[in-house]
Amino acid sequence: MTQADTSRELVPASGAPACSAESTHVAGPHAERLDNLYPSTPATVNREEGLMLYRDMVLGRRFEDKCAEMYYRGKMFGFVHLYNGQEAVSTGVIKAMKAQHDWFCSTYRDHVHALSCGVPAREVMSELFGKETGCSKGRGGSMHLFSKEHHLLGGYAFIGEGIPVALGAAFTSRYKRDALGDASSDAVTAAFFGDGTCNIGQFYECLNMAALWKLPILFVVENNKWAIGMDHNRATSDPEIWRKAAAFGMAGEEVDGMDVLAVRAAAQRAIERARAGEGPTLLECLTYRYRGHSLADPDELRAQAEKDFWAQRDPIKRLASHLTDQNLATAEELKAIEREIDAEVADSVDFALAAPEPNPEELTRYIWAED
Ligand SMILES: Cc1ncc(C[n+]2csc(CCOP(=O)(O)OP(=O)(O)O)c2C)c(N)n1
Ligand SMILES: [Mg+2]
Repeated sequence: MTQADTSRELVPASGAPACSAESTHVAGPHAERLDNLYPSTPATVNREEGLMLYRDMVLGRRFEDKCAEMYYRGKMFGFVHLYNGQEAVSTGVIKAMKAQHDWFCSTYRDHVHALSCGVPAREVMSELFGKETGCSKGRGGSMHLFSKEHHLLGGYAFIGEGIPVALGAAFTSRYKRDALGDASSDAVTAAFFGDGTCNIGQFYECLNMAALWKLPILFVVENNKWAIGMDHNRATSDPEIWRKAAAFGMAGEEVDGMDVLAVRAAAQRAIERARAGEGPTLLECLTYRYRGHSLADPDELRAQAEKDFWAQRDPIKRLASHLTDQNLATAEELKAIEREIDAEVADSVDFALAAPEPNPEELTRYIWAED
């Protein structure tokens, strides 16, 4: 199924999946689905937006690489789940939305979503170090990033926990507009979650309510093929998650989650529908995580051929090639952005290392709202 085939229309009733767990593709059925998406009409971007998207993806990548370094140097504790490889999803969706107006809800793999939302790297790194200057005042850590200012409704350790929270935010937009008469209430909410999470009840319950009430929400599935060590194709009845939208009469779309321009274009279509009162979209982004499930995972399960397939489709390199091929930017300009980002990430570490620990006497502070 191509992107062009699926956009803007309600999905048809699901037939047999286009590929099965018995795929003969060298990198398996997930990779086969990605290959089947092409050829599609490539999305376009102008120089300013292209550089903005590039900057955001590089920030996500370099920040996570620095997290790995800090974790192995003993500066972070507990489980830390990195986002390397999936940057096009965070950047493509969040940068298509309105900062500090629309709402975002994440998972335990939340650092890069927070950065795309505009939470300063200093605040994210401080939170990972458990410092008072962290966006959750050092009480949350890696899996519990939160920012009222940047409309980040949280990272959540339990899978699927954020979906009903996002649904509530989408309901609030609709309620303010339709019941309270606030015509300016047009905020859209994006809920991010993984393929494995689509096998639990909250996913289905929330899709049902969102469709029933035509809520302005994007259910963004980051299908990276794996739920810890469980292959998606072994764990779900129909691996094409976007097709599940049909059961609820909502729009569904699958997109190349390694192509930030394709993700952005699909997100823009879904946002437009949501703001127009046409209800939710189930957007399945085919992507891959480059590292193990968490930094405690030695990543010994996944086949090398599979890793190689996805590495060749790296979203950052792909956008860099697009920008230089289209004469929208030079390689030197992109290098300069990378240097700026490296300095920003290094600064976030210096800031976090020097920041104070929370006062133990205030351990239970911020459990309840204070204002
Ligand atoms: C309710 C609940 N059950 C089980 C777990 C254990 N768990 C942690 S991550 C995970 C897999 C989730 O996979 P997926 O949704 O694909 O997200 P990904 O890690 O690939 O981003 C599971 C089952 C959990 N955190 N919460
Ligand atoms: Mg997954």
